[in-house]
Amino acid sequence: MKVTALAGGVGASKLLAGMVRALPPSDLTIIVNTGDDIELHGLHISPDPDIVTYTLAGVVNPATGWGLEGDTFRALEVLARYGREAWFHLGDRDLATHMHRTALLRTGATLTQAIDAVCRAWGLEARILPMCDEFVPTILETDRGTMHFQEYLVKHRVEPVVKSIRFEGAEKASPAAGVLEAIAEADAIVVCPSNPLISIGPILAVPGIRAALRARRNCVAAVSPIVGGRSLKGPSDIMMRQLGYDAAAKGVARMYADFCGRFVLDESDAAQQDAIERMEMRVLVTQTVMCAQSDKERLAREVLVFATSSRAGEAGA
Ligand code: FO1
Repeated sequence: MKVTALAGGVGASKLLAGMVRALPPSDLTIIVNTGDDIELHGLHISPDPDIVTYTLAGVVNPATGWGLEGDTFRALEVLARYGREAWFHLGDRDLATHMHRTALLRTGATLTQAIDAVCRAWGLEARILPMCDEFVPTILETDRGTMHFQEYLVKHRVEPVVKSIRFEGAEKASPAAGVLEAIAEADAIVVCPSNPLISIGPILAVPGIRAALRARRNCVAAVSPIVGGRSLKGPSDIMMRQLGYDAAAKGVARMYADFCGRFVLDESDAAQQDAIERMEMRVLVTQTVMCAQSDKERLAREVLVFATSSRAGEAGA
């Protein structure tokens, strides 16, 4: 069974860690958000692909969900001494990844090739694809001015009020090599429990991706990143409220309804099942909060069975 996942960073990685135990990892293609990418200290930082890579390689810092386990921050101390901004915590060993990626990009590699080189070096069998090769940073208009998403999240700790979001240059970007094929050829497409606005949103903003998903609607299953009106990870709920969306699982379902035929809802939100079914989505109600490794694997298996199950007389799309 070929599975394609759409993913952001930490929230998605938990489910993906279960996926690689639920199916042969070489059958999994992960299309990752690169709107979080930022250039710092002359280096191309690509947080979400790195988070997914480190998680699947079993080397991620378990306390934060990003960076390498046991990393130190001595280089950052020296950068701060030089007067450089040190709000984004780049670990000493993590810096090697950013240096390698940046060197590859400078010598003509695409982002797809650079990410693949990092994945292979960590021994991953799953394929990680960026949504596009172009630099498409997520920029927020806030009550404290215009800023990159990482400045909002890390430097300003989600304090500014978000007024609008844009993915700069997305309209001129193209899906990375293999992205449209991975969507067209998958038996199941899983939208991971990631922020719909700034993790899945940038992927959908790359021309052609949303249309490709619409063509596979019956095979697309999304796992809600909002449980009990609160995001499992990160500022999804806060951003959704500030931008006028319904900060509930059914609010996420509404954002995905045109391209997603199946929705996975947490047991605590079971009362929203009817509202989501009225959007012509099939609903699976289960425990979606993943703590132990066994939770991740169980949820991954349930999602895959749900995504590939068909009702009598239903076309496989
Ligand atoms: N998140 C933070 O909250 N603080 C940090 O200092 C930070 C550093 C960092 C370095 C490398 C990396 O790959 C990720 C890092 N993250 C950090 C996570 C990142 O900002 C976000 O979690 C993702 O972009 C959201 O998916």
